[in-house]
Amino acid sequence: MALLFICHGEDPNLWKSALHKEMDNIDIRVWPHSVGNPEDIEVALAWLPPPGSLANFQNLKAILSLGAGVEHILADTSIPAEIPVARLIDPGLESGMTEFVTMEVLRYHRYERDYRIQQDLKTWNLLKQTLSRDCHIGILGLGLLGEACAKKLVDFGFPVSGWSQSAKDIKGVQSFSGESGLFSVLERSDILICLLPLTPDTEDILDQTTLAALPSGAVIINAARGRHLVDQALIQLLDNGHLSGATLDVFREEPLPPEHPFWSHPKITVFPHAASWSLPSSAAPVIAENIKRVELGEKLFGQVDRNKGY
Ligand code: NDP
Ligand code: OXD
Repeated sequence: MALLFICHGEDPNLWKSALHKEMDNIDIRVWPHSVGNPEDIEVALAWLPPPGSLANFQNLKAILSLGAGVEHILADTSIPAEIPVARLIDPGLESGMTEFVTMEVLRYHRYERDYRIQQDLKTWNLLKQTLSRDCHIGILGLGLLGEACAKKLVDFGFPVSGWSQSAKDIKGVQSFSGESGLFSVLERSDILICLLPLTPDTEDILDQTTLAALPSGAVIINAARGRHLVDQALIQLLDNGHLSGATLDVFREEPLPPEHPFWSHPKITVFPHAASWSLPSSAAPVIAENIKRVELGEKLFGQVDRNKGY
């Protein structure tokens, strides 16, 4: 069997050497220059594959996403629906996201941004410290990443609520589901974190109505997908003072175009989709395990439910 590496922006050599450490015999072909005979390809490792590029591999048995998100694969209608798709479940991705979310929550909670502004003005002014137990965190999406972040924030003493499709039992986390549950989370969230997958049900979920339901002065952290957020609604609610800040790691168009108002908005912190990356050293063992499952005809680890879209 041959694996097709079709990953936008990734160095194939790094992935090849990490995968060869796990499976010394694996035949890795790189799209588009060294594909060889398309009939040899049985598994694709994909990140942002150009639409249509996976349609002509007639022996393709599985597609493994190089990231946790799979919307970039599911959106391609040229891929036969019976080909199983797996999202990446990677301990490195989980720890990276936990670090990123914790960093941003603590930055807001401890007024880091305000102190930097004061430093620019050479102002020595102590801002009133508050207790973590008085800062309520809401997390939309309590999957692999949302749950890991929730647990870390509970350890810091923050009250945490989460919203997911099915109810969860996570120590210290209040679990909500459904539309009324969404608003219960929003209404209490001083800091709202989005870690949902992008699906038809979650697209545009952070709009004028939901953002306005947050308490006055709330901040949002979107580390999921740009299409969860209605850009204009965020700008309006920041400008009218209802929201006090936003950390955005993901955007409708990436790279974020230079003319986009997010770049220069004083209340927005922009990251270049850097919250958490799939790194070869931690992801290769998981990918190798899934390749073995394809060989054995077994269900994939992290296999996506196409009906749910994640
Ligand atoms: P999971 O599939 O493990 O978790 C998704 C969570 O969202 C689950 O709790 C699920 O509920 C919930 N959910 C899905 N749809 C709905 C809905 N309609 N209503 C309520 N809850 C819903 O995903 P991960 O945690 O692994 O990843 C989440 C997302 O994070 C990825 O899809 C990706 O977009 C983004 N990401 C961003 C990165 C970055 O660098 N910025 C890096 C990695 C991921 P239930 O548990 O009940 O199924
Ligand atoms: C992912 C991502 O989905 O990096 O893993 O965004």
